Amino acid sequence: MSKPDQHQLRQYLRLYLVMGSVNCTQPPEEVLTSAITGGITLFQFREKGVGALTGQAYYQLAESLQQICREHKIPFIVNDDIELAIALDADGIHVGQEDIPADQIRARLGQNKMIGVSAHSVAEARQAIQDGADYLGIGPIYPTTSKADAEAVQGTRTITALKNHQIHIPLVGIGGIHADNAEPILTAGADGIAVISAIAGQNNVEQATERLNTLTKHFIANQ
Ligand code: TZP
Ligand code: MG
Repeated sequence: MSKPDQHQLRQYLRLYLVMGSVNCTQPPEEVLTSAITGGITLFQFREKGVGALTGQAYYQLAESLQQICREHKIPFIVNDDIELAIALDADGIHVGQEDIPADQIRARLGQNKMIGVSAHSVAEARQAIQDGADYLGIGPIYPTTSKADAEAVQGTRTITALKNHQIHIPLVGIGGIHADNAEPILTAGADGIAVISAIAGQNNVEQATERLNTLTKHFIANQ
């Protein structure tokens, strides 16, 4: 898949599933397949936390989730691991402030891959954009139990601040987002929502995804 233009990237960010095996109560391949049926628009492989797979099992899970994404034309993004992203020819990578800067990633991955960067302030956003980020992840918007080292909860204030500073790069909110609290994030100007537990942690993954799909689609259609 070639790199989307900015308009297409905003559409991909609408309903972004971030997930690894530790986030799933059912086999990850089943969770991802149900989430795709329910309407996710982008996927990030994030195999982190207590009990995360390593070595061969890590690589094989990444490969099998990427295959499912390919079959359904959902872009496959790798969290942090540039070597994995290169080995799999992933569609992109997402990095945090503590990871390799976007300019160094760009130098290795080339122009044809998406680079997402987590940013928590206008200064971090400006730096990421200067380094060549294609989109920014902003969070945690709400309290989350899915990331042990999450920064302070910020609500929608960073999204609003970025808009007030004329920063118009594609944005996705993350952290504690579910169907009943998603709308303020879109109202503040994000292109979409990124979730772990609101999809991967649900008993009925397809139904939970459909609800978020309908809500985000409806919001964007009525903008
Ligand atoms: N980055 C900021 S919050 C977070 C990440 C990866 C975790 C989001 O998980 P959940 O379950 O949607 O709160
Ligand atoms: Mg990271």
